[in-house]
Amino acid sequence: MFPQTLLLLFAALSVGASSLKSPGDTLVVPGWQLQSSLQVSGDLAELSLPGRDVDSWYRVGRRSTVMAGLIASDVYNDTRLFYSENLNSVDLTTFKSPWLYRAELTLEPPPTDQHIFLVTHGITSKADIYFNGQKIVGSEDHQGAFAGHRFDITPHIRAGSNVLLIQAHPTNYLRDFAQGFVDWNPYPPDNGTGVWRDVELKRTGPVSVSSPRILTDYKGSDTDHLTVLVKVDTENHGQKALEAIVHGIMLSENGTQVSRFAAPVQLQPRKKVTVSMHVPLQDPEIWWPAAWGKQPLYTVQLRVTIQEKTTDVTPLTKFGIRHVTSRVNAHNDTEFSVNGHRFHVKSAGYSPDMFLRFDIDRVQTIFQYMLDMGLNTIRLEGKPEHPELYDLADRMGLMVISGWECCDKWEGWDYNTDANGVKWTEKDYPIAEAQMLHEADMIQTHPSMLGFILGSDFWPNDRASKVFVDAMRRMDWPNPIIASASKRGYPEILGPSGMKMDGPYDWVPPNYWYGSEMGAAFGFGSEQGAGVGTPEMSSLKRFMSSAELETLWRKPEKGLYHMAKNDSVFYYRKIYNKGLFERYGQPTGLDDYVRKAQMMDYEATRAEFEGFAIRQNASRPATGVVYWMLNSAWPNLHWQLFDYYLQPLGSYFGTKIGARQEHVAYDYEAGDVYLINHLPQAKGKRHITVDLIDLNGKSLLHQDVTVDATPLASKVVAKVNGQDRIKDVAFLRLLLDDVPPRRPQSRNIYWLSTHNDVLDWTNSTWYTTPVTKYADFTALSKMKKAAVSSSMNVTKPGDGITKAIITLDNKSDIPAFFIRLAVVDKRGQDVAPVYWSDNYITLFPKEKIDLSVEFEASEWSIEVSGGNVDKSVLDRH
Ligand SMILES: *[C@@H]1O[C@H](CO)[C@@H](O)[C@H](O)[C@H]1NC(C)=O
Ligand SMILES: *[C@@H]1O[C@H](CO)[C@@H](O)[C@H](O)[C@H]1NC(C)=O
Ligand SMILES: *[C@@H]1O[C@H](CO)[C@@H](O)[C@H](O)[C@H]1NC(C)=O
Ligand SMILES: *[C@@H]1O[C@H](CO)[C@@H](O)[C@H](O)[C@H]1NC(C)=O
Ligand SMILES: *[C@@H]1O[C@H](CO)[C@@H](O)[C@H](O)[C@H]1NC(C)=O
Ligand SMILES: *[C@@H]1O[C@H](CO)[C@@H](O)[C@H](O)[C@H]1NC(C)=O
Ligand SMILES: *[C@@H]1O[C@H](CO)[C@@H](O)[C@H](O)[C@H]1NC(C)=O
Ligand SMILES: *[C@@H]1O[C@H](CO)[C@@H](O)[C@H](O)[C@H]1NC(C)=O
Ligand SMILES: CC(=O)N[C@H]1CO[C@H](CO)[C@@H](O)[C@@H]1O
Repeated sequence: MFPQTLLLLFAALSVGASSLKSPGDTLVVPGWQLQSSLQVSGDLAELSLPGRDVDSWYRVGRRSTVMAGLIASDVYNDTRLFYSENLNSVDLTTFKSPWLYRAELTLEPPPTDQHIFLVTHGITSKADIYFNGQKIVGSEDHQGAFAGHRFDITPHIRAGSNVLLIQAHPTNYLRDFAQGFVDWNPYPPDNGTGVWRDVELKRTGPVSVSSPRILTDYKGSDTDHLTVLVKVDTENHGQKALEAIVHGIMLSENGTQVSRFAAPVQLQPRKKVTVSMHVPLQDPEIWWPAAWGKQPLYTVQLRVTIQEKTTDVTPLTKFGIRHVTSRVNAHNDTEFSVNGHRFHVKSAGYSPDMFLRFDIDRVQTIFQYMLDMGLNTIRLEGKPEHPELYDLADRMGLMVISGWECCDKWEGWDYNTDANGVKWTEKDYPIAEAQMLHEADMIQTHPSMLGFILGSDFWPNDRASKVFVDAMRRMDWPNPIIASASKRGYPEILGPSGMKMDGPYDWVPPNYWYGSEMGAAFGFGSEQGAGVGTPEMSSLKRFMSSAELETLWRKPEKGLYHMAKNDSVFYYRKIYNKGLFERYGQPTGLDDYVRKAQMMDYEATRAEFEGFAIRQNASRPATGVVYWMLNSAWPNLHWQLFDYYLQPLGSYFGTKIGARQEHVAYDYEAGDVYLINHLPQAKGKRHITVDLIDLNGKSLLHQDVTVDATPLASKVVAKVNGQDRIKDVAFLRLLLDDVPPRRPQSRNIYWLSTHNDVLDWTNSTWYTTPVTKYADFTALSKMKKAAVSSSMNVTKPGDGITKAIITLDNKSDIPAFFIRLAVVDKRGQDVAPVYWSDNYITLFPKEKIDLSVEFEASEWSIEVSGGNVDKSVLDRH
């Protein structure tokens, strides 16, 4: 009987549950009609009665901010809004008044003793909610983007048509608990106002049950049995005492039932009781982060009965068995561990779409990109997402650090003089508590959760910290809670955060990471990077006018609308452009600028991840780093590893090299070559080949080394001598093979100047460290042409997906520098998503390599272009 219930629930959930037939059923409001309150006259209670004429209202989806709804209704066109400065010309008038969301739902009043609840998951910024002419809650009590609430609306249900009306109030990021973008980008005209998360109706009998919370006694060592603790809150909504039974079923990854359990519960009228059930589990299957193992997920479902009649059913809840801890080490730096192994965090900061439009397929691509780059953790800075994101992270083995937002209302503390958020008053604490309870409840069971950070730039005050921590404990949060993402201060209840936020956010040279100050590679960097992520030409043309494209390389000092907000230091590319012009030489045109930008960006992200990896077990260990940022809310010019159109960039492939699980890398400052390993199971012999050649292909150094692999550690395996013989620029190639059977593990090529960039550490700001002398790569632009032949083997055409192997063969005696391969569609636009095994390739003389690519496109070709090779095109035939 249970498996059947499971099947039925699955079916109901997947079609959006059009009815509330039995206790335990959920109905997600499938869509809304949307209108500005300025267009509507009369009383809202009246408007929430059936039969009112709302035909002229916009029809929008179930989760839709006002702007997302207006775009879906063709009032605005996002392609146009995102082009040039068009976004700036949107008239803000209507966004300064509330907007109305109205839905008509066909329902039946439940039998006596049953209930229908209205369940919300957060409405921005605050909401008045009406149902069939009754005000259910006012905006003084329904506030906060993440505050979910439940209201018993049973007495108001009618047979036939019922109306739910939500008035969403305008959002001011400084005043309201919302999802702001701080300095990331211009703000959406509506500041994210609206019903951005689902609204549901839930039917139950006299007793309702919460979603389960799950804990295990697994502590990270091998075991053939453990105990799973399943907890639920039951509540008696009736006037008489009741005895109910909570029945549970647990399935393993393959769908086999591994346990059934049950517990009785006595419930006094209108009282809540938490039920805890200890479930023994034999031969548990352990969940691992993607690079370390499999992601088996168990499923739990609970059903509560009274005299054998079902009164409520929980959703199917997945959980994984793993053990996450963090500690602040002797250097006051946070170190995470997963299943007993030190977990070096390789992460990047996530942004939702500017209009908070959520597309799970897009998130899946983003996660695949992250794993492809070797990243293991996503940081959601103040952007806790929809439940599907956590489900996907569980399935794909990507860890998640969630937390509240920097600046704005969230950090309105007396001691925060950096930001203008309105200071918290008495009324804010219950809103904060509701939001924390809701998010903790939603993410509690997810094995992908690595931690939750309560504040970002600033730590919450003692009272707010206690509210947050108590709420998390109430929800049985088993993972680390960290006070903030910086080391400015901390609340007593949590102690030091162990995370540094000392920049940089703007450009710094690659050797920065090998320093010993600021954001250099030591400790845990919660958000930092060289501010890179320049899109390629095909993308640039989609959102920049020709005048803006000219500005990009001709006026390097000028601010750009598609950088950051215009009152921010990141509105400019001055620091970046100075570095580019000085190091690579003045661009000869837009193409040349974009190519040089990719070189800068590649160097920047590779060095950051390599620096942290090399020092993972240094005397002051680098315990993790979050690249700032992973992606952008709109088409943007920086702070991303792939662009808004999902095109991987130079910054992507720099990361993909630097974050490899097994890798060989060069410390620019010490001149040492390191073998890096991020895998607990690494063992066996490794063979490393070091080659330094000049621009003519002449060897300056050749070394072969064989060493033992060392798990979760980095060690020096060679020293690069011969820099003094570099005349202008030299290429350093590091190859790593495992032996036997001698499979290539890593291939890594650097371009080195006669001297490194020189940093002026004492003049560092919160966002950059100035450079007083630049490395000189200008000779790269003067290289002779290399003859590279390319050929293609399409191995899997059809089913929409194409896989191909591209062979690049350098027939010359000189290196072929920084070759980019792009899959181009018939309109000449770069195809995305696209998965390249490697890109922005440098080939040694006579070197030949195979690259694999996977993408979806019907008519396409592959363009090969680069530093010193002639552009060529590979057609599919
Ligand atoms: C939005 O505008 C672009 C460019 O003008 C156009 O190609 C596209 O079809 C428009 N989209 C819609 C939904 O009208
Ligand atoms: C959005 O929030 C900002 C404060 O962060 C405020 O200045 C602006 O007026 C708000 N926009 C609207 C339309 O209310
Ligand atoms: C399914 O998983 C269970 C428990 O993890 C295991 O005992 C069983 O052998 C598996 N069955 C199959 C068909 O793989
Ligand atoms: C770590 O932090 C504590 C508390 O702020 C401080 O007393 C101690 O000196 C710090 N230790 C180091 C090594 O910085
Ligand atoms: C900066 O942006 C704001 C908001 O988009 C706009 O009103 C203002 O004119 C801009 N200022 C400049 C100097 O571009
Ligand atoms: C890091 O670990 C490796 C392997 O155990 C060891 O060879 C190396 O010396 C360690 N590094 C430091 C700085 O202790
Ligand atoms: C910091 O910069 C100023 C001018 O920009 C310069 O005069 C000073 O020497 C620099 N400080 C150091 C320590 O280099
Ligand atoms: C193309 O790839 C397939 C599959 O890897 C292989 O069997 C075939 O020999 C390759 N063809 C050429 C011409 O290399
Ligand atoms: C034409 C040519 O010289 N091709 C050479 C390219 O390099 C590989 C080794 O990496 C040689 O095997 C090819 O002969």
